[in-house]
Amino acid sequence: MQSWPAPAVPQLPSGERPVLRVFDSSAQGLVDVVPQGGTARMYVCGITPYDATHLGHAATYLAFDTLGRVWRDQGLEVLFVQNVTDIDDPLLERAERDGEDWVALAERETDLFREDMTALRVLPPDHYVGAVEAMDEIARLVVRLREAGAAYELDGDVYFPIAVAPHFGEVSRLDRATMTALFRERGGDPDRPGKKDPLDALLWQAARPGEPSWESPLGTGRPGWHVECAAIALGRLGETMDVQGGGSDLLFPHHEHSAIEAEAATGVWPFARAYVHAGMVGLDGEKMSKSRGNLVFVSRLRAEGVDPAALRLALLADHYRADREWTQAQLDAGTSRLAAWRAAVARPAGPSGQALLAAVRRALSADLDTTAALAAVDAWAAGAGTDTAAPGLVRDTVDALLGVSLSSTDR
Ligand code: 5CA
Ligand code: ZN
Repeated sequence: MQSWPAPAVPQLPSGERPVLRVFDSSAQGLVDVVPQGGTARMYVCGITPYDATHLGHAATYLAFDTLGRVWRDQGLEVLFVQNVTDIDDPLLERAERDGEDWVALAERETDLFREDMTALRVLPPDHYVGAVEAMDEIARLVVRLREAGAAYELDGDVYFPIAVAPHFGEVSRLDRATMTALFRERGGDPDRPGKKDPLDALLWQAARPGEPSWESPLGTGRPGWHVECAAIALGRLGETMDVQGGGSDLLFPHHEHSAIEAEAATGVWPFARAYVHAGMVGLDGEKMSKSRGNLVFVSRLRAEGVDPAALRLALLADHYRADREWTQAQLDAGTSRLAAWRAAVARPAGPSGQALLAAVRRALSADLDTTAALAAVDAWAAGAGTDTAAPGLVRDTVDALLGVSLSSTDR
């Protein structure tokens, strides 16, 4: 699939760059992220395009954009892959509800997502891959699992038996009761009779009347959700990656299953050296979700004239792992912060730019602490000083590491 255009990223001067530490759900604590061989590999789960990008999605993609920016600043190449779940039950259900063609719906919402990501200056993935275009690859992975004895059939459908996975449970670290509840809530079928284990997940679903399906050695059908991400990641990042990312609602079963399915095919563990999860953004006390209908869309705010840079600052003001509520006050704070920063870099001089750069690098390397990074820039903007190079350096720092352009020409 087409990705979206990349914004320019200014090169920052060298200087101390602390080792990046992030919270790894599997380790249940902070881990050092030290990519090997000069290339950092990251997979971030993409959208299911049946509705527009809401602020929860945006916050999650901004968290991983920040991570990618820190890596780039460390001089690493970043190999970044993202999928689009352009065939799945929720998409078909929405298309059916609205009497719309599911392909047209997915294309329209994916286009809108690209526009939103472009407006927010999110760096695009190197490979942006739809499930439909990866259909053969996904089917091949299921065949490989079957050949490895890591698949069984149930009435024409194909399941992954968790019994073959020595590391099952090591991504989410949840107890069985919690797993079962989440599995049921998030697209799984723990109660289907005939499964070897209630938590076994679908690898391939045989064609259902009236639903789209694809020919494959497994019969005509379509893939399960977890194997989609396992296949797309394995095909482009290799057997392991540095970071697999997504919102915390993907911790189980999605990331647990993607990882054990990949391992069953490759024999390599871990699938990701760190599993990083962003908190959920809610509105009025509830997780923002398409099914709840309590959504604030990026595109709607843009249409209302909200500066995407202000929105970006509003979303980066809280720590990415915190579950949080969206309020108008946050957007207002982002708007005034942006104005203050733009005024501050327009001054002929200010406090030390090098010190500010070091402070932002320090903050972001400590589990992407954007709250502290923003506070450091606030302090710089509020202070006075004689460093004439500072306004330019601060502008570059904010652009390269926080993805916000303070230049009047770029707006
Ligand atoms: N296509 C799958 C992943 S393979 C999917 O979960 N799509 S999604 O459109 O539902 O979500 C896209 C991304 O946004 C996921 O990383 C998800 O965890 C994240 N996300 C969804 N809702 C929220 C929310 N309310 N707050 C923060 N992140 C969210
Ligand atoms: Zn995924």
